[in-house]
Amino acid sequence: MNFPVGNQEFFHKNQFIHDFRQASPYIHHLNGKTLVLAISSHVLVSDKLAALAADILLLTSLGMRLVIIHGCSQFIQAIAGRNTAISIDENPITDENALELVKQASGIARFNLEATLSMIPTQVMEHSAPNVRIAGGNFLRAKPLGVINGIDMGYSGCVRKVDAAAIEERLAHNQLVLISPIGHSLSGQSYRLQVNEVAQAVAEAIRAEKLIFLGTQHGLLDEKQQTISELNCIEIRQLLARNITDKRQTELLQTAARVLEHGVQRVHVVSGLQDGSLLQELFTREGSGTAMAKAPFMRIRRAENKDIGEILQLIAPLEAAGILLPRDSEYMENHIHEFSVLEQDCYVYGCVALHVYPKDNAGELACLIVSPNARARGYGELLLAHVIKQAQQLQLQTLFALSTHTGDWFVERGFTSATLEQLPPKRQQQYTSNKRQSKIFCRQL
Ligand code: 1C4
Repeated sequence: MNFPVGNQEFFHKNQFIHDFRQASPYIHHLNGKTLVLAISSHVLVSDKLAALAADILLLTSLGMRLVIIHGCSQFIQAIAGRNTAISIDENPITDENALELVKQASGIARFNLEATLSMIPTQVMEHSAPNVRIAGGNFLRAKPLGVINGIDMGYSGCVRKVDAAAIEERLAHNQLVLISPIGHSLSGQSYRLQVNEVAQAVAEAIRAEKLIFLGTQHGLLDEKQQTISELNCIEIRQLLARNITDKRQTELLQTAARVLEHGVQRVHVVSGLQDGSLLQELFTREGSGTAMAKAPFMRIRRAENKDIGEILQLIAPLEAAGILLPRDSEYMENHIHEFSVLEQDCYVYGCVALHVYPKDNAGELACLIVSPNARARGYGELLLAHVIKQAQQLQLQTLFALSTHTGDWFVERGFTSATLEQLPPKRQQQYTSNKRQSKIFCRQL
């Protein structure tokens, strides 16, 4: 859409206000939370690293506690020459020479990243530059992979233990923890580790809020090569069972399934090469890559006073259209205990209320709404099922709903038309006085 110059300015200003407001619940939610970032070496060697580092510094200044695990395969390739099959995918065996290369490459990757994170982002005034301290150390105890199918894997190892207490201590002192994919054994031998495995072990050990993979792709891809925006554990297992994803994607799905079962709340796969995609993933509803969670992202819970503002925003256009009854903040404060909300992350996407008429053994399903951008995905039906369950627990015999526009929806879900006389007397009075002539629907419980 083309806006005249004055209008464009107005549009950008409004867009900024909208975006900033949208981001604020996420910023609030992530304050004080621990995020583990696994950064691919493809990102570390790219010219996009400075922009990503600036965004990482922004996250720390917003109170997020960060642990970064860096890859190093591109640095190994650069030192060893393009023709050497040194990446773990191509050659899982690590001999003495390869281990030396891994140490050199890790050192370079680490120093480069430290240097970039020490830069003052151009948008920050020097006197207010965030002074991020980067901590390193022997956080990983490793053990050798040993001999697999008769092949000695040499200095390729796996994580034996993560020193979670030491990492926690650094984070508590506002330090950013930077971990290389190398671990040491009790006998003092170093082993090469896989970045995925290290990220998984660390995220689990410190019970991170999020594990974020920053690589070259925008996210995980479906069969049509489209980015999948959300997955829950059931969908992850279905994707794995269909065996349609490539090796890298399969590994990411397996890692996600595992860490989500072990206390990490979200796993994200985001492009580290697209300017701003990390911020977009963390602070917008749409995100930029793939977000994975244990349970379906939407949940229904009892409403609380803090939800009143969002509920009022959601119902305002439908009140204006005469579809819902008018309800103001005073009404909401007095009746919030009757409401349930449909929530994803920090946002309310729908609501419903159950008014109980105890003397009549009846309940009214009221103020049912699903946000326009979440409709026709079964959430309306979930809210209905939720209210039916609540009513059954209260041993009510009848559930009714009054509607001016949604009669068919209720009929298709087991309600039948009813008459005014079937309503509790108190509701009959309201019905007559508000003159809405709504249709009445009932369902026996
Ligand atoms: N009529 C028939 N079918 C409809 C429909 C309608 N008005 N709206 C959607 N559907 C169909 C869709 O086409 C879709 O069908 P398909 O494609 O699966 O064949 C199906 O329903 C989708 O079902 P779902 O389970 O995915 O439902 P959602 O889209 O998630 O949500 C709502 C369905 C009706 C909740 C949603 O469309 C919505 O929010 N609509 C606007 C608000 C609305 O109409 N709410 C119903 C209120 S009746 C009022 C009050 O204030 O208490 C008034 C009281 C009075 O005195 O008048 C209520 C209860 O709140 N009463």
